[in-house]
Amino acid sequence: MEEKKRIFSGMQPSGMITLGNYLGAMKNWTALQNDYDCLYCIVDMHAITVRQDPVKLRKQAKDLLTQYLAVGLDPEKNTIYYQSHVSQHAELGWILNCYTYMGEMNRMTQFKDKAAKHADNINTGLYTYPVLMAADILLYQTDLVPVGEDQRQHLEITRDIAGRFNTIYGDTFKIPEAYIGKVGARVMALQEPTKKMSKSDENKNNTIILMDEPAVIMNKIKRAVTDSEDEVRFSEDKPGISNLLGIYSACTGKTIAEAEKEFAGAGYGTFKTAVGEAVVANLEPIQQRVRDLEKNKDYLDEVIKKGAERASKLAERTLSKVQKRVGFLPKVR
Ligand code: AQP
Repeated sequence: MEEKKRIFSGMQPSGMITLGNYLGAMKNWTALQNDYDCLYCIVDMHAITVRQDPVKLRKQAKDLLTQYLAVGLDPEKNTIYYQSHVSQHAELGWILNCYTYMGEMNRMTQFKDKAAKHADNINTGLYTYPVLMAADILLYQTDLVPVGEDQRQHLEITRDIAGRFNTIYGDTFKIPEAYIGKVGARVMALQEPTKKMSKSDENKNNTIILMDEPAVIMNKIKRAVTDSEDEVRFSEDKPGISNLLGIYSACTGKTIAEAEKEFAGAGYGTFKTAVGEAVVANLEPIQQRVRDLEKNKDYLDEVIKKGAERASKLAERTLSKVQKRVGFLPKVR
């Protein structure tokens, strides 16, 4: 039997998970779990590149695991774990730092964006974030990485670092490729539909949180910024309505054209109600599963433990090879 290709992906527990994270990433992950060998990491080490409140970070990390499971990721089929529980990420990250150039990091647009947003805390972790991400991916001899446009540059640098290391020391890392699958919807902020919906957004009306109550969801969508026309049509000059059409399409499986037809002449009020209902229909069952899972602490602990063990075992194979290649002495056991 042909071996399944390996996929690595992760999410930061840097806030409460949004509809954007769900429709853009998590919902698609569940479709991959039967055909690929998937690792889904909760990248808490990346999250601290921006200042986090430790109490909130712990809660968000806990919630994210429950939500991974509640959306349908099966811990028997996938390796689900916390990055900070697998120390090989940090160890390989350090080694790869020594094979990455300042010039390469200086070109990273996400660093420039985040540094501008957090001008009071431009730490070197934020700067070398892509190297840790390279370690995340390369540790597992990953074949494919599902990436959005904003992560493409990071995958390129991962490939460059891996290629450089392989040239110096011989074949060590698999060179990962971008996974081009069904494109996840890019969900925009409800009040500012030209910027993406983000879990760290301070304006709570910009985001729909996975755990928002149905009435809250309906209300946020009703208040979403649109335009002065009353025509449900996808167009660059109608970012608000286009965003809602994208959400509706991702939640119902209908195409944008089908949705436009469905709401031709209906007006924004009717359309917004339908979008809200479609979102609620997607999120309500997930919320129920979250509530059920939260009651089962022993099960969650078991998932956390098994995930870390499995990831660690895989990661150690690559790390020990790398340590040997760069000239570290083996541990005396
Ligand atoms: N608005 C979005 N639409 C579609 N997909 C999105 N993703 C994030 N926002 C949207 C996808 O979710 C995954 C989460 O990646 P991450 O946790 O590394 O952080 P991010 O991309 O920076 O997400 P946020 O929510 O914007 O977090 P903060 O506010 O902390 O920076 C990725 O697969 C991403 O593409």
